[in-house]
Amino acid sequence: MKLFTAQAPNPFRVNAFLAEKNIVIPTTVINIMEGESRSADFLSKNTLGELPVLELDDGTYLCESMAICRYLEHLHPENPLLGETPLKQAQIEMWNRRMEQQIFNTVGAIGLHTFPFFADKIEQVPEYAASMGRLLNNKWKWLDDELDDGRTYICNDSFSVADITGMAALFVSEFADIAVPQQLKNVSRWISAVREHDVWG
Ligand SMILES: N[C@@H](CCC(=O)N[C@@H](CS)C(=O)NCC(=O)O)C(=O)O
Repeated sequence: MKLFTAQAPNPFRVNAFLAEKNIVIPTTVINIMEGESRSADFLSKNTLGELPVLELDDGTYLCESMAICRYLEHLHPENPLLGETPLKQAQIEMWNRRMEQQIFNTVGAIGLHTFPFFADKIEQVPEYAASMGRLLNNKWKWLDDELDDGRTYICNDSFSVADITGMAALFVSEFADIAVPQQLKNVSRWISAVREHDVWG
């Protein structure tokens, strides 16, 4: 088994998942900025030219960060990050999708529409990025209200993949210098809690 990864938010999700579970697998780092992810060799592993990709021993390539995490959780069920009971699994799935759709994708849209790297990949619309910036502040406020019950992590009181997806949003925010509103005390508490996890690479 080999993981193709990169210094980027979706690869970070799998890297953090592995680190939190203390799993070590051989890794190859692909340089996205230098176009390695768009080379013919890499496109033969993932036709979308995106990371992460997990290569299995039989030559199968598994793409999509959450699919890779789910597969790794089955192989290494200790310290479950996707939940053990049907209810816990469903709650973590619910919160992971919320963190992805409400926060991570909103920050990501700002990056997509502003980073020069994406200029030849999509039609960048600066006004859309500005509008996503305003929306993002509302999304963080929504999360702050949700966390007002005092819980430590996004889904109940145990660290899960939903926290990792939120951390990936922080990864983008830091990289792109997009501020997380400081006055949100519950979000700040959550950020302090996840910073304690030694998974930032
Ligand atoms: N839905 C995919 C998204 C993967 C993705 O967008 N990866 C980005 C890095 S965050 C990438 O590899 N981009 C390379 C490129 O655009 O050339 C997942 O969850 O893994």
